[in-house]
Order: sequence, then structure tokens, then C-alpha cells
Amino acid sequence: MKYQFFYCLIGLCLLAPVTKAQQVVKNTGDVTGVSVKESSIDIRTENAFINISVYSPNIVRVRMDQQQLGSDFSYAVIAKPKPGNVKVSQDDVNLQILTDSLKVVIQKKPYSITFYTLSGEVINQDEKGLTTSWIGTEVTTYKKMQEGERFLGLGEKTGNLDRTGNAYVNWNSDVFGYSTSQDPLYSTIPFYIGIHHGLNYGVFFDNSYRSTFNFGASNNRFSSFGALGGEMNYYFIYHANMPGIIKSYTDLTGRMHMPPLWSLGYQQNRYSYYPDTEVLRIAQTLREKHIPADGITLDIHYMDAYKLFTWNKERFPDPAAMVRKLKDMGFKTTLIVDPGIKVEAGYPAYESGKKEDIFIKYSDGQYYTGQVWPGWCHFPDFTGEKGRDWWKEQMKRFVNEGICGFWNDMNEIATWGQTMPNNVLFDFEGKKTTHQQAHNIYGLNMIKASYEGTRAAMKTRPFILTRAGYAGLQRYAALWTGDNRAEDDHMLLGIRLMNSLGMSGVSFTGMDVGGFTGNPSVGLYTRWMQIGAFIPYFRNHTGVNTKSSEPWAYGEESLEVNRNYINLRYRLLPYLYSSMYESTQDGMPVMRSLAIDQPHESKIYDTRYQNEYEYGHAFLIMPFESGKDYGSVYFPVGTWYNFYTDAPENGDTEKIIPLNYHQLPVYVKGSSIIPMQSLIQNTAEQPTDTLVVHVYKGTEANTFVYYEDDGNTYDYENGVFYKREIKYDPAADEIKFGTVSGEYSSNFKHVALVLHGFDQSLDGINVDGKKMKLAPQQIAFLNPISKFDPTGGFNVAPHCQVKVVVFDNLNKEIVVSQL
Ligand code: NBV
Repeated sequence: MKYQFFYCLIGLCLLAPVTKAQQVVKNTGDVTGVSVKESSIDIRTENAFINISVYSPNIVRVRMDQQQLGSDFSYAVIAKPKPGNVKVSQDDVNLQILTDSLKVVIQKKPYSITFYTLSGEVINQDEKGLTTSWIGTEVTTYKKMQEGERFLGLGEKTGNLDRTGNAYVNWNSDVFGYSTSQDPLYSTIPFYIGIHHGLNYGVFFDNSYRSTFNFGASNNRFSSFGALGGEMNYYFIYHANMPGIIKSYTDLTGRMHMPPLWSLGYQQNRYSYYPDTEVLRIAQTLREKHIPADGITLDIHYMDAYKLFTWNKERFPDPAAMVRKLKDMGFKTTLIVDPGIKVEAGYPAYESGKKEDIFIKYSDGQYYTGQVWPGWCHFPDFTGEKGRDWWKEQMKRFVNEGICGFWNDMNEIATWGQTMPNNVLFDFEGKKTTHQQAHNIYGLNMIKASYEGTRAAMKTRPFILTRAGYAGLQRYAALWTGDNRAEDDHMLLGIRLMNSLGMSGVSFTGMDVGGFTGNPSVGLYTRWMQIGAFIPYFRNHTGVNTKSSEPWAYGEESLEVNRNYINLRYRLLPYLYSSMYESTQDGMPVMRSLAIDQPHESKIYDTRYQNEYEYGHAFLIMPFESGKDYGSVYFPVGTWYNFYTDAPENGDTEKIIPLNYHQLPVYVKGSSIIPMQSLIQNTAEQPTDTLVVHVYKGTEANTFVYYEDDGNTYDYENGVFYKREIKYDPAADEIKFGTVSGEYSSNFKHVALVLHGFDQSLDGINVDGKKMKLAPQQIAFLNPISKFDPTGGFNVAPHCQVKVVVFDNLNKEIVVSQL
């Protein structure tokens, strides 16, 4: 008896830590009930309420909470479920869900979930023992770390391309002059891609509370994702390839609209150009120096004492007239807008905001007041229709003044780097919530209001730029990576940030070319401008107390190089515009990390090569720090042509190449199709009526979707576009210009087909059944050679072995054969 009591005591002592651990960290526990409603399954476990639903054959959604699941709401997800064929079966041990693309097995005791391919490979599984658990309101899901698993994406995150071994936090932050390893930055995209054993999957954790992702940081057991509050709510995506994952993710969260064509031209910016005469001088100088440009951006000094929706009357006595003048010179004006509205009696925006009751308040009903540029401010509540409508109304005045670009800054919300109190309340579409849940989606709702308001007022395409955002921001705005530094590392980091954003649904991205804080060296500035020509949003910007940063600010030689690359940007606009169109269709980014095509090739993760990227499908860009004489490069599988000389390079090779100040290393993939146009000084100017289509000999069949529209209106949504496939089929020895769809007439009456790397003894070619002469390379539409431009204006280098044929750009199918 005595001993029995003793053993009981020991037993209780042993159990005690478990019980205590269970109280502190609460696991889902065993499944106690299952109810199946077609493709949606409710599961009750000891400690959780779970719903698993099939969103599409490739997407399965998992929701969990400690209480009954609340109403279903998301700012990010706009897709409705289209489950396809779903089979659910169960026994005492497991529950199984079968879709046309994957198999999901839920173990019942205790609950844990595993995702399999249809052929039975494990794509992703809960880490048994940990699965999903709560510590208070903090919820985390733990996934078993697969051998060799890599992690990509998560939007605007510093660090390497492969995020394995690191942890990240999502909390939109104003991070002036951030370091290259700083986290978090300005925006939150809780979507990542995991890859291992030849498999790829995506996880989108749709929860706007402060969230944490751990990809094997300080642990060798799991990857995890969790948030301080709200539901565990994630979408698991499986596809055999990366583009499929990006497509599914952007099916869920939406895609960009066609941007205004002018926003793809060069943009000149600084903090700040004023007064109006200085703005006009900058515009005039760009024209005089024949530097093509489309945009001028006005930073906060245009306002009266930083009060939003005002102009400083001394600096800008007649804004509409200035904007008109700029327009006549071929410039569009973009204005910065910040959310903080100064608390000042008599200031119209403040008075009307109070009257309309659109400012955010504390839980006791008093206005929240925080400090930003104008001093003490109130902030519109963009998380409700009323606040957004008020903003839309205010924005009309700028639209009436002819402004067509709206740069949404400080929308993290930034209040001088301070933390907003958590007891500030937000409308959250009538559901009322605290700052904790609303913080990360504030910027998204500001750009939603900016986009919808200006679109309705302009009837044409506004350009919206944002610093902060949440998953789905691509529906409204382009994003730039904030206050970077004028340092080589930052230039390269910017590329990785944009590549990561591209894999996270945001194609239209930019960085401050030249660097925001500090002064770059001549070499760095020039290299950055070269890279700028190959990023989606090409804007030169610098801080308030830095050296001037216009393309001529670094001397004649630099100017010559900068101009060459800006010229190239403009010649490539038909290619860039078509690539943007692709982003609107399937979410594929314009800037593509090599991981998109070759996720399982370990070399692309080598820190020497991780900054290489593709610009559209054709170009391989190899960015290097300025001042280096040699660089290590990796050519992915395939054939590559030096863009400047047409010299071929074998794929799947590593090499050391010489570098120089005048040229950024750029290569073109074999079989590429690149449409170009003649040089223009801005997009309001018409190029010549010949579309120059470059085709590079290769072994793989390739299709380029060529897209054109008016570049300005939304008529394309009603079929007013011009689209055709251009197919190069090496096996059939032909290039086919497909029939045209859409109601827009192309700006180009002729096509000049430039053949790179093809048989040089050829002098005739079959075009549409007729034998045509192949002309030698030097023809009128090629541009003059400038001093540092060895490529004859980049269209064709003098020593490139090319053949050219010109024919009418007919809408019917045109077959070019016998290449
Ligand atoms: O509006 C001034 C700046 C702007 O130039 C910059 O691009 C933003 O990221 N803005 C931040 C405000 C704070 C600058 C210290």
C-alpha cells in the first residue's frame, strides 16, 4: 500500500510537466468528429475547430481556431472555390481527400495533415507532435523539414534567394535606410514556396496579425508559420512547376491591371523638386539632352506645410498650368500622398474628415493622433467604405489638375518610427478590430481607395505606387522597395527583393535607382541605371540632402552610358508591354528569379549567382557590383547569346567574365523572340511603323504572346487590344505570326524580322509563300552608334551576324520558313 502510494506520486510527478506543457502550448489534439459537406469538411478535435476545403484541384484550404470558426473574410483572397472532382473517404485512423491533382490525408489520433502527389510522394506534412498549436491567442503550424528543403518568396524580405535557416516577421514598418539584413520591411506577403525532392508547393497564410515564419531558423526539425492572433488560415498549393504555383496564388489574390504605358518609361524623381520652375527645368534638360523620359514625380515639398490635398502657393502658384506644360513636353506628373491629415482647425481635409467621421479612433471614441510630416495628425480609416469614399472624393482635385500618378507613401502606418497603440480601432468592413489585426492591411486599403478613386475620376489608367501593402496589393499598385542606400549591396539586394516579390504575385516593382540615402560613386550610379533599364518600374530617386541624381549628374561618360540604357528601355517597350500583359494573365512576373524555371538546380542558389534573373522570357541579366573587373556567372541550361555581340555561350556552365563600366552583362536565350521599336523620347511619341522582331536561333520551340493596346484606357477590357502569338519552331524551320485577335489596330504596318545566329549563307527566305531577299544587317531603322554604345543602338552590333527581312504586318497568319 505504502509502495503503491509512492509509485502514484512518482507517476503524477512525471505527468505533471506534460499536463503543464499542454496547458501552456495547446495542441489540436485528437479528432472527435467529422462532418463532410461535398468539398468542405468540418473537423472537431479535442482543442480545435477545423475546416478543410478544396479551393481548386491544386489548392486546399485549412482553417483552424480554438473556438467555432468565425465568418469567412479576407482582404487578400478574391477567388471563389472551384473544387472540381473531390472524393472524401475515412476510417477510424485517417480521413482522405482526393482531388484531380493531390491527395490529402488527415490522421485522426492526434490530428495531423499530409499532402501527397497523386503518385504518393509526400509534398508537405505536419511535424508530428507539434502540428498546430496555440500559446494563448498565438497560433502556429509546424511542418516537417524535408531533407534538402529550400524556401523562396515571402515578398519583400531581405537575405538570400533561398531562405532556409532564417526566420522572418511580418509587420509593415517604416525603415529609413534599412540594412541589407533588416526585417521586417514595408510590406507583408505571407506566401512562400517550398521545394524539395523535385517537388514544389506554395503556402499562403492569410492572417494579417503580426506573423512569423521560421524556415529552420535555430532548429533542424520544422518550418513553421504563425500569428499573434486570428485563425490559422492557410492555402496549400501544389503544382508540378513554379509558374503553376504562382498562377494559382494569383488566382487567389488577383493580378495587376495593364499599367499605363507611360509608367513603363523612365521616371525622374527626387525628394523634392520645387518650385515649379525647377520641375520644368529638369523636364527641359531631359529633353535637351535627349534622355527619353515619361514621368516627373513631386515629393512632399509640393504641399503647403505638408498638408495633404494642398499646394504650396509660392512654390506652385498654378499647378494645373505646370502639369499641362509638362504634358505638352511629354511628361506625366506623379504626386506623393501620405495618409496623415494635419489636425488644424479650418484646414479643409481635416474639417471634412471630422465631419464625415472617417478618422480612426481609440476604443473610447477619442481620435487617435500621431505625429508625421505635418505634425500631429489624424488618419483616415481605409478599412471601411466610408473612409475610402472620403479619400476618393479628396483625390478628385488632383485628377482635375491633370495628375495621373499617385505615390502612396508612409502607409505602414508610419508615425515617426513609433508604434501605434494597439487599442486603436479600425472599421474592418464593419467588423471592428484593433490595430493588431488592421496594421498590415492598412496600406492595401489605402491603395485600393487610391486606385478605385482615381480610376473612376480619370476614366483612364492611373498609376499607383505604394510602399506598404499586403497580399493582393498587385491588384491596385506597383510597389517600390523604399529607402535603400546608395551602396553596391543595396543595389543587389533590391534585385533579390524584386525577384522575391515577383514570386509572391507582385510583378510591377521598382527600387530607388541610384540609392535613396547617401551618394553613390560614379560607377555605382551608372551600373544602377543600367540595371534600371531591366526592372519593371524604372525610377531614379534620391533623398533630401543628397547629391543630385539626374542622369547627367555624374559626368559626360556616365550620361552617355545612362542614355544608352534608357534608349534601350524605350526600344524594348513592345517586349516589356507584352511581358506585363503576361503578368495580368497568369501572374508571371517580369523580373524572374532563375528559381522559377529551375527550382531544383542547386547552382542558382549559390550566393555568387543568386542575383541573376530573367527579364521576361528572353533576357538573362547578370548584375554585379560596380568596380569589379571580373564576375562569376552561371548560364542555365540552354544556349545563350551575348546581347551585344551575339557570341554564343553554352548553358549549364559556370564562367568568369570580364566586366566593364559601359555595359551590363546581358544574354539572350536561344529561341527567344524579342519585339522592339524605334527610339522615341516618350511614350506619347509614335515610333516608326516598323516592329523589329528579333529571333535567336535555338533548338526549343518557343511562343511569344505579342500584345498591344492604346496604353491608356480600359477599352482593352472590352476587347480593344491587338494580340497574336509569334511562334518559332526550329524543328519545322519556321516562324509563324499567328492570326490577330482583338479589335485594336497595331501601330506597326511592317515587321522587320532580324535573325540572329542563323545560317549566314542564306540570302532568301520564304515569307507567306513568297521568296524574299534577306538584307544585310545595316538598314535604316537601326539607330546610330554612340560613343560608348558598341551595339549600334542595341538593336544589332555591327559585327553581329544577322539577316533581316521586312514584310507587311498583315492580320492574317504569316509563315516565315526556310530559315
Ligand atoms: O516623402 C519623403 C520620403 C520619400 O522621398 C521616400 O521615397 C519615402 O520612402 N518619404 C519616404 C518620407 C520619409 C523620408 C525620410
